Amino acid sequence: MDMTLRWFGTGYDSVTLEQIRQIPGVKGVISTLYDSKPGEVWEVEKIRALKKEVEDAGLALMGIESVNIHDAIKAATPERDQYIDNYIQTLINLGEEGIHLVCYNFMPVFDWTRSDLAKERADGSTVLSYDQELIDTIDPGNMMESIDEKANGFILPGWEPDRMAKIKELFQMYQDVNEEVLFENLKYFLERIMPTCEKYDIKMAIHPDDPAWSVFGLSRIMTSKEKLLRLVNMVDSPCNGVTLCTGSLASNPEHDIPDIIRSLKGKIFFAHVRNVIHHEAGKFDEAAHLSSDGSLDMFEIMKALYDIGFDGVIRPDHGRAIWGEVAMPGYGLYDRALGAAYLNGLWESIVKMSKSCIQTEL
Ligand code: CS2
Ligand code: MN
Repeated sequence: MDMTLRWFGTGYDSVTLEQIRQIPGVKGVISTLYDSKPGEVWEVEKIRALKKEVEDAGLALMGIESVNIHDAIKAATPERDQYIDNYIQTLINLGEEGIHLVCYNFMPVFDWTRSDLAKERADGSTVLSYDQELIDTIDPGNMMESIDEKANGFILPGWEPDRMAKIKELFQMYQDVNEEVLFENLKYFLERIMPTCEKYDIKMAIHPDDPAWSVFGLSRIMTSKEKLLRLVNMVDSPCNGVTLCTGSLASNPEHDIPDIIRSLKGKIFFAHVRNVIHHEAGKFDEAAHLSSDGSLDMFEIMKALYDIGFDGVIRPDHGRAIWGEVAMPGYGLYDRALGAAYLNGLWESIVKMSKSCIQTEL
């Protein structure tokens, strides 16, 4: 298991590589070319420069999150093949530079959605939170403004201002894209890119939809164990798999995360591990990583990953804003560093306990 932190790049992230390097047990980062627009070909020089910057800081570039997918591919407009060609060229360029993990999502229009980016908790920390009732009062055309207000001046991942400026056109584009059509479009995309992924051994790890249900009437398909299994079985390739994001999947309290992990044995290429607090249906807050702070049993989650032989890249996911830090919501240094240390601690004890059990049995 390789513990990493997500890093958005110099100029986009308040956290530095030097700070990340000092977190015990963190060996690398997951990054992206943050100024690239969905649909663009990523230039080799830029990928190389990113890799060099990370390596010069004593870390490894362990994957990309995300190479975002152009809406023409998700909605299957006549331009989709051109954009898939561009995506393939980006994969070739990444492969040539030794990148073997790409996280992506297939959500129409919006990436993750929240009703509040800085909900204050009793201890003064703030967290991202979701309340369906509040979301229902927002006109999706104004969603960007409401998100922007508490973004601390940062551009949020998946909320590119240029794309959001065309929100009405985007909604029109997806008018007839129901779940079945979206699955078909995803299949078409994967079938076209898999030969390149196999050639360069690039694992494509789809991120579950967050929250795990339809928002603003837009279809969402990566929302449950059954649908994740449908995805992995739909295109048979060693490079077709998932990002196991515990917080996204657990937005639905019915989901049994350790069970989902076990059912996806061999297909989890990347893990995002974080905790949430469930309230009534359609309402949840993010939390510190500790089991005691939220509704998820983080020991059972890490144990399930251990049991299926997970050996991929992992990262703490969104953290709280604490100790006065001003950062991109969810992506400050302090709480994610605490999260990494905690997850490493759980992992060490699981590994050692399993070994001592085997010895006792012998
Ligand atoms: C989010 C997403 O949950 C998360 O990790 O911050 O923005 C995620 O990075 C994308 O959906 C992956 O494409
Ligand atoms: Mn995630």
